[in-house]
Amino acid sequence: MQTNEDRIKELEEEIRKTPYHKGTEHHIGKLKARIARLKEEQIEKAFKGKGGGGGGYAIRSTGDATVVLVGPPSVGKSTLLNRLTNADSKIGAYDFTTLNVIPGMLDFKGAKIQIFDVPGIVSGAASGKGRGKEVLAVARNADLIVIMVDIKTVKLIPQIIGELREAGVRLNEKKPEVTILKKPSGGIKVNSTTSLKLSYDTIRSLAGEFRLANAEIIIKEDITLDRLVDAFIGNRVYLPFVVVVNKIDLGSRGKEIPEIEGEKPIFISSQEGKNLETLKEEVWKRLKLIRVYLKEGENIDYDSPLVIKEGLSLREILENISLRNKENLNSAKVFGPGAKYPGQEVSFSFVPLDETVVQFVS
Ligand SMILES: Nc1nc2c(ncn2[C@@H]2O[C@H](COP(=O)(O)OP(=O)(O)OP(=O)(O)O)[C@@H](O)[C@H]2O)c(=O)[nH]1
Ligand SMILES: [Mg+2]
Repeated sequence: MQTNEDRIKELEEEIRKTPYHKGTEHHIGKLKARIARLKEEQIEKAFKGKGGGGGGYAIRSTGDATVVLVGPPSVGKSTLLNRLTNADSKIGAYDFTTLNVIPGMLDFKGAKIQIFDVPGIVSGAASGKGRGKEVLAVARNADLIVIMVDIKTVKLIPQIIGELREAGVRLNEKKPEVTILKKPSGGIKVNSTTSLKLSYDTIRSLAGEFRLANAEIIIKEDITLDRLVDAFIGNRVYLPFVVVVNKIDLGSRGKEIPEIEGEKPIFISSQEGKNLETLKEEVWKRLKLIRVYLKEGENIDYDSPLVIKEGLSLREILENISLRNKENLNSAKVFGPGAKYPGQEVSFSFVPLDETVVQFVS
């Protein structure tokens, strides 16, 4: 019997042989949709739902954010975890020393950043090699992926990115600006706020492949076929990442590697503790966390800041914290970064910056 994998190979071959132009676009669209759906069936078997994560590993995320170290075996993931956190993950001079998910907590700028050390992955991980599926399921639940290699395995970076992609992880990519509203009747309607290079026929036949007969599809970007397929599939995760090259104490090989998808790799030595501060700063930057200090009376709590996602308004922040007499608060005074002058009065739509001091007033 033909397996999903054989079928995928056939369809991929057909795409390769078909020249891409206006006349073939909707045919290629269909083929891509079929591939995506077949892959999805495989992924679903491996990753039962996104929530809870783990896919076999019972892990729980705590803290302000979660980071996962993904890379080939023996590059020093466990050594790095032990350096950055209180964890004691087993280190070995042989492959697959780590067999489970080992959590550690990094205290940084008043935030608690959970780091997961996981088994190394090899090519074919997404389709089940080693502990690949389980590792990638953990990665899907992270806020940031650290792709970790050492100076001898730099050439494996594209493979790791490929495995993550197969597992539905999109790195440094924006979520497609597509909304799909299912309707009881009326066929497929496409509304776009910008001109589209894809034709209506292509979009409609793609919708058909995803068993959508009646829907309004609102598209707010000049979308590509691949991104539209992702939008229809709906369960992709869009994550930031950073590439780390370890063991620079062994030489400078690999230092010439260029940017990867616009990101400069960070060169470290976990063993000798080199460049770990730079790495922490990068992790912080890419998690897009900020610290907000609350002021009550004359007292500013610099020791335990609120650690929140950048871009939230005071209203959204208030919704998520417990504060005495919250209902009675109606404006705020701000000091420091983001304030035009110390004590500026602002409404709850104010968006604080890193280290803004906020005093809620009733
Ligand atoms: N020279 C050097 N060796 C390192 C460094 N970091 C780790 N190692 C060594 O590399 C080997 C593998 O380290 P681990 O931390 O176990 O690597 P891992 O990536 O967790 O490996 P798996 O769990 O098998 O996937 C050990 O012998 C470490 O002592 C480093 O910065 N420099
Ligand atoms: Mg390990």
